[in-house]
Order: sequence, then structure tokens, then C-alpha cells
Amino acid sequence: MVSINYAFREISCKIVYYGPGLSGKTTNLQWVHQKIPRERRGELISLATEKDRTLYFDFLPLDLGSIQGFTTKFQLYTVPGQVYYNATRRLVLRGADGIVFVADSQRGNMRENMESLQNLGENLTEYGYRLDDIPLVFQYNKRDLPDRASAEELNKLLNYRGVPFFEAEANRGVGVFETLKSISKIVLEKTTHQDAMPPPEPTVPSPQPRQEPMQSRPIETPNPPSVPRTPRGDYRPHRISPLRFQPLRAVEPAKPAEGTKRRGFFLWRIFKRGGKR
Ligand SMILES: Nc1nc2c(ncn2[C@@H]2O[C@H](COP(=O)(O)OP(=O)(O)OP(=O)(O)O)[C@@H](O)[C@H]2O)c(=O)[nH]1
Ligand SMILES: [Mg+2]
Repeated sequence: MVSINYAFREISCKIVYYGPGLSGKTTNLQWVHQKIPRERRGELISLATEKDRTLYFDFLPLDLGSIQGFTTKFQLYTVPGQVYYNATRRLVLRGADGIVFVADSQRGNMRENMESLQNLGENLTEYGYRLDDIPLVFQYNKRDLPDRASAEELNKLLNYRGVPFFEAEANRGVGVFETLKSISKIVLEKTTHQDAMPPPEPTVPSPQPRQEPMQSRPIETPNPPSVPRTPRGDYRPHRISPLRFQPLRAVEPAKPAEGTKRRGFFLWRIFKRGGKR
């Protein structure tokens, strides 16, 4: 689920690269890691067997710039494509905001593609998501190899939703960034539309203590407190000096001093008698 941290003006999204074994999921992340500027990405973490098959997942954190004043952080994951790692696949899929389905274009692998897509649907159901709803794009990879199915054939077989698809050669970087751009755009659009983004411009530019990212649904748009203006016209936050701060106490009305009531009574009697005691 996309998480939005208003204090740090940050949106975090999780994208999962899914697909059959050896379709090129890890290769996609490797290319992105290699090509994206260092300051925009973290380290690529890969847990692989000695034959470079993904054993658990690959993970790559990215900073994809800002949208409406919010920094967008993306976490890219791949699942292990080998059939018997389904428990791991399901685990990696948890909390995914968008899916890139990397299909192998070689004709001999159509069955694996279809089974993997079906497996994706089943695993999503476990988390209460539906393949019909989740942001999804297809990448038809290995377009350089002979005996590949055409994009139309692959669309007929897999892309029943008619979502964006990209022909790719991930090992040469062809189509890698186009795919990533497309899925991130779809995820962000969904977030901004569904969750009524953007939140109101907070008027208090005060650094706040780090908070755990808030879940995006339901989005709360807290009313910023009214803030005084400085003579220069810019806003400054309320500050309460700890020395001046006194907890509020109920103010009791002052009791009349002892004897006030009696004195009043005698004065009244003297008045009635015309000033005589
Ligand atoms: N010819 C060709 N080879 C590719 C392409 N993309 C990836 N490969 C190669 O395919 C092999 C498998 O790629 P990976 O990225 O490890 O595949 P994967 O989907 O992560 O596989 P698992 O981790 O087992 O699920 C590697 O040797 C890649 O170099 C491509 O577009 N064309
Ligand atoms: Mg892999």
C-alpha cells in the first residue's frame, strides 16, 4: 500500500517484478541500478544462488524525483521465478502497489508465462487484491531471441486487461526504463486520484520529529494550525517558551472577605433608619 508521510513530504511505493523463471526480472533491476545516478538510488540487494537464480528477492530503493512537493521513493523488488518458491513469492508480493510482469517472449515459454500470471492472481487473492485491479504493466522481454512470439500474440495470451506493454531486451537496457516509468506513473496517478492528493500545502515549514509513515487510506488532511505572521510576512510556527508555559487552571471567583456580608447588612439598616445607628 502506498504510504504517505506528510511530515517529510514523502510518498513510498512498492513495485514488484513478477514472472516466470529466467524471464529477466533481476536483469531489469541490475540495469536500473547501473544506469540511474548514484544519488538517486540505494544499493541493489540480491539473494541469489551460485547460478544467479533469485533465491529470495532482489531489492533496489530509488528516489524518482518529486511530485507536487512530495519526494517519491520507490522500492523495486523481484520475486524468484522458479515454481517451487511460491511461499517466498507470496511474501515479496505483500503490500505491492504495482506489478511489472516480465514475460519471456520465446514461443517455447508461453506456458510458463501463463502459469506465472495465474500464480500472480492467486497470490494477490491471498492479500485481498485482484489481478483485475492492481496497477500492472507487461514487459515482453528477450525480443532479441529468434522464435519469439509477436507482441499481439503475447497480448492475446496475457494482457486481457489491455494494460500498457513494452517490448524489451533487458540485458541491453531496451525498454527497461520505459517499463519502470509507466508503472510508476500508473501507481502515482492511482494514489493521487483515489486518495484525493495533493494534501493542502502545509503553511508551517517546521521540521517535525520523524514519524512512522502513515498509511495512505484513509488519507487525513490535518488542518494546519493558524500561525502568526512575522513582520516580514512569512510564517513562523507557534513557540511556547517552557518558562512561560503554565498549565491552565480553573479560575475561581474571589470569595468575599470575612465579615463583608455582615458589614453590608448593618450599613443597610443604618440607611433605613435615616443614618441613625
Ligand atoms: N538474450 C537475452 N537474454 C536476456 C535478456 N534479459 C535477460 N536475459 C538473460 O536471461 C538470464 C536470466 O535473467 P534473470 O534476470 O536472472 O532472470 P530472472 O527472471 O530474474 O530469473 P529468476 O530469478 O530465476 O526468476 C540471464 O542470463 C540474463 O542475462 C534479453 O532481453 N535477451
Ligand atoms: Mg531473478
